[in-house]
Amino acid sequence: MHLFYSPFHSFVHKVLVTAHEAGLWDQITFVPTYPFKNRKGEDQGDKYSIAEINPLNKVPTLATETGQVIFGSQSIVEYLDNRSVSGRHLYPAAGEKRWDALTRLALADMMFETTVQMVMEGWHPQDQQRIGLFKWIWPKIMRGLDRLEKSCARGFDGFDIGQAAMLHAISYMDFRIRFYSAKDPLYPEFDCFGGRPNLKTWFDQACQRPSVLNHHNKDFAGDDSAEFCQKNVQEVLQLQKQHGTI
Ligand SMILES: N[C@@H](CCC(=O)N[C@@H](CS)C(=O)NCC(=O)O)C(=O)O
Repeated sequence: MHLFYSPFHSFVHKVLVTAHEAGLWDQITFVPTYPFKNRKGEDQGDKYSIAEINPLNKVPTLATETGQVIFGSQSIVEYLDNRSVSGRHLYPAAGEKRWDALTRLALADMMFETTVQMVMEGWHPQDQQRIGLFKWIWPKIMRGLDRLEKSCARGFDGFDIGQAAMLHAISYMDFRIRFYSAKDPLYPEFDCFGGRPNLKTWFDQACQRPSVLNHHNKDFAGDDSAEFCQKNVQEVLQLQKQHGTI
């Protein structure tokens, strides 16, 4: 399999966590893809475009051994979990626990995506930033964190896909300040753990899972050139021709 993704390991990637939990790590070729900026913060233009295989040109994007392309991180994690060879699964059986895990997955993913929106808004000069966007997003994130604090206080019955997404969203909040030096017009000193002790305890414990330690805060060591990315896009297109997939 080929996984096109942003190799910023200073936050936790739910797709990487799921791949590792499923025992599929060694079956994946990791293809660094920078839709915006590389690890040095340099704009990348279209050099890393994967539009030939994903019309949305977004990461993460997974291609299977037959060249079937799966995108939307929620589709990817479900696919990987289905192929689990470790015996571990992150999706509880149908019932309350499953709906709870899926709801936390949706909540955390939306918190992540809206945080990305704020980061991107912050790339505009300060006098051109839309303050309304921040005012619209922040209450959702605050209430979302409060809801997750309650979930953590109640505790979990094992590690699930909702928690993988929570790790992703929460760790990104810190990353946006450290990497992008995002200066938030409303909450410049925001600490998502402030007043949320259960969330903090859960986060610190979950970060000790091998599936997190495996990549978190470890620099990506392989090839992250645009040439490597494009070579792998071509490999996927070749697989599609070979297998008649789209
Ligand atoms: N809903 C998508 C969101 C993916 C997404 O927005 N990825 C961003 C990077 S964080 C991206 O590739 N953006 C490039 C673009 O929109 O052109 C998912 O969960 O996979």
